Amino acid sequence: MNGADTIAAISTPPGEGGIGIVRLSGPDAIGIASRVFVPARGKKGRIKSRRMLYGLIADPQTGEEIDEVLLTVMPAPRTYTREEMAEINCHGGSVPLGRTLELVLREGARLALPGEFTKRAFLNGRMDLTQAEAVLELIRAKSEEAGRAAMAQLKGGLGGKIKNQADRLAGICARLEASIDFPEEEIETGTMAEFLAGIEDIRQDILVLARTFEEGRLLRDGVKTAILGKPNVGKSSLLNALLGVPRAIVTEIPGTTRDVVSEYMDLDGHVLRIMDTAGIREAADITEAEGVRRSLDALDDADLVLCVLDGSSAPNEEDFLIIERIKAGNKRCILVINKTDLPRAWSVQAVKSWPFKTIESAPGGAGPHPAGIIPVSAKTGEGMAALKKGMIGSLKRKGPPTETSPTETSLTETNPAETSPVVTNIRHKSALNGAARALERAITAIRTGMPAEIVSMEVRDALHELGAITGQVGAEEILEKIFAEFCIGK
Ligand SMILES: Nc1nc2c(ncn2[C@@H]2O[C@H](COP(=O)(O)OP(=O)(O)OP(=O)(O)O)[C@@H](O)[C@H]2O)c(=O)[nH]1
Ligand SMILES: [Mg+2]
Repeated sequence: MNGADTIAAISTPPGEGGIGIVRLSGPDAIGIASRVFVPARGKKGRIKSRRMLYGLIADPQTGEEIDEVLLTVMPAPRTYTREEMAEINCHGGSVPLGRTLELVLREGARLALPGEFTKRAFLNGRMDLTQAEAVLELIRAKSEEAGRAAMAQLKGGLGGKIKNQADRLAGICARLEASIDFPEEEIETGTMAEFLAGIEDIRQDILVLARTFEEGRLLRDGVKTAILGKPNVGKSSLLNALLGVPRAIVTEIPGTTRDVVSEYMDLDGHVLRIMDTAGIREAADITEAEGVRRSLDALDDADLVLCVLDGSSAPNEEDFLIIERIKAGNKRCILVINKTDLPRAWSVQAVKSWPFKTIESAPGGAGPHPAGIIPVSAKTGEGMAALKKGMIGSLKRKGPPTETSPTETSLTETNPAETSPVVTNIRHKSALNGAARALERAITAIRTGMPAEIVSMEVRDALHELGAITGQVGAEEILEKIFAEFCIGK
């Protein structure tokens, strides 16, 4: 068992709440708990495990009663950390929690480092590293979809898949190395071809997994959605209408928004990071110029663009220039014609003849408006439901906005019953790519008739990369970095 000492922390967030939990893990967790806990019934010091016991926390030196609590003790090894654990449900305030923590520290516990409970769970073999990381992703999930992906990883879906590939590869490696150790059993050409096919197959599977990262990134960080358009078309009003709160400043003066205003929003289980930007035009001053520059950065960064036009005044060069830029960036785009509550100055049918192709067919494209064009009024809310529907449709559509962009992917419709593992973590992605590169080198080595030693060296490199993902091989620095991101008490 790892961790000879007993750690303690407040596991609930700071602030006031109904309850707050002080958690202990380690060889003396139950001992410490029983020294500070006075059961309402029965004798002090005798605690039944895996029952919630009602009682008081009292200072064993002075007898002062600190809080009224529920205590649970769990003997090793069937616990989160696989060590002895105790959880004290205090009242959720800084004084009862702080004083209870102080008391258990005085009784011999040490304050836990961030993520140390989960780190112990990993070190004690309860979970692999991908599962430990999934705990953090679940805590941080900003949408149901992100939560689902984290849960799939937490249950070991990703780690299992990677271990599976590593096992296949280790099998090949063992056979390769047997031939090095026993040169008289020279590898037949047929066997080498078999290794080649096996390695190629594994490399393909690893690449497929690595490619799910883009999808995973969208799940975890949200789909970056930029609201773009010339000044005064109603971009900030649109952001506010989408969020349902007046987040951005709206005035009738063109050039109001100077900086990118970004907010998270949950759209049907997908998390979106919506960015309201400064209106794009020839800037009047340096502040505005910087704002415009940031708008263009937001465009570069965006997964989805809402290009806003004013339906009450005819579009001009400024609008066309922005559309050209969106087109050049090859971005998914929905054209939003705002201010439908005012008299129309131009027909949306005219858009059909405009020179851009990025605007894709939105669901309902067969309706009264050309595909991908959604008229709304940010002021009255008219059309907002259709816009949200169009945005969801655009997220769910697979593949690039045009055939020419091989890099773009989109969120796929996930069936919770059969969620296949998705790579959401950049560390995993770069290790998978590292493994694929090593296998590529192994393949070249076989094809060019290199000795088995060289091939096995590359295969071992790939195995090392895969092992680092699940934590089967790994340096202490990697672990430290990963667990430092956790909150204290998890
Ligand atoms: N009638 C009507 N007015 C709107 C609508 N949306 C926005 N406006 C008005 O248009 C003006 C500009 O709105 P903003 O939301 O500040 O426009 P913006 O595109 O963010 O402007 P900049 O930040 O300057 O680029 C304000 O006076 C809004 O009240 C709408 O749907 N209908
Ligand atoms: Mg604005």
